[in-house]
Amino acid sequence: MTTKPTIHCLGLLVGLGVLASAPVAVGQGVVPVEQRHAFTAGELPMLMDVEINPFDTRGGRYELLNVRMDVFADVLTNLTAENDAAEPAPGFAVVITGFAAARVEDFAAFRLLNRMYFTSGVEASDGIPGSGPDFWDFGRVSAPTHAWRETVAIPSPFTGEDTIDVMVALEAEYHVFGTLLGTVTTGEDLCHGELVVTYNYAVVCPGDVDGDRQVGLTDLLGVLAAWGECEGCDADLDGDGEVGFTDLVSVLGTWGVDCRE
Ligand SMILES: [Ca+2]
Ligand SMILES: [Ca+2]
Ligand SMILES: [Ca+2]
Repeated sequence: MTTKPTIHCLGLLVGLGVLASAPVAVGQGVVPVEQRHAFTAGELPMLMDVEINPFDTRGGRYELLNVRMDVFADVLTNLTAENDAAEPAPGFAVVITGFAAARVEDFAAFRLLNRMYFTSGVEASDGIPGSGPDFWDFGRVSAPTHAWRETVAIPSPFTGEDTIDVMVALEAEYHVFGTLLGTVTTGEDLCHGELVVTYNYAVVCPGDVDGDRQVGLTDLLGVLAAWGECEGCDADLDGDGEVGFTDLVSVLGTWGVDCRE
């Protein structure tokens, strides 16, 4: 078996963008809020810093419980392989190995990439590169992978004022399998995916708008005064970008609660 990693992605980093950042669910238990960052590259190994926002405690009203990082990645290429040995190769295949990873300080998500593309067998080398019964064109192939990790303790790198650099890495190599001698070619490589960072938090004192750790008249007045679209306001208790019925219900539903003990 001959190993011949041949990745020739065209061009360098093509693009990186933030797709969305919004609360996913609402409730008085654990609430997840997601940040999604798409990445695209034309060269492997891919190594890039993706900037994410730290968790917003909203002045101590939200408590971060844990963090989950997911990397969904895919590597696509036009794949061919050829048997260069004098013997036929009935089990001729191509193995794709590599990994996807994301890391912030000592918190990392990591997943090995391991995918196999089989053939129904090829003949002994005919001495003519790029064609013949010893040659296999797999077409456009894909090697998707999903790495993820969830913290169990309070994740200090994710709180604070500064944006956070997540290092995202992606690597793939192609090897022939089932022969002593072979050649792999790849073309028009594309590496792309998405980093998803999820902050799971709890509302420290649900219904408390003014932050005095009690729920009462001032909180009700706070909701009524800020009624309507209101991004990031204290009265937007469920964090959906507007002060409305659900926020009112949250105050009324926790009326008289004292969270100071
Ligand atoms: Ca040939
Ligand atoms: Ca209050
Ligand atoms: Ca709201």
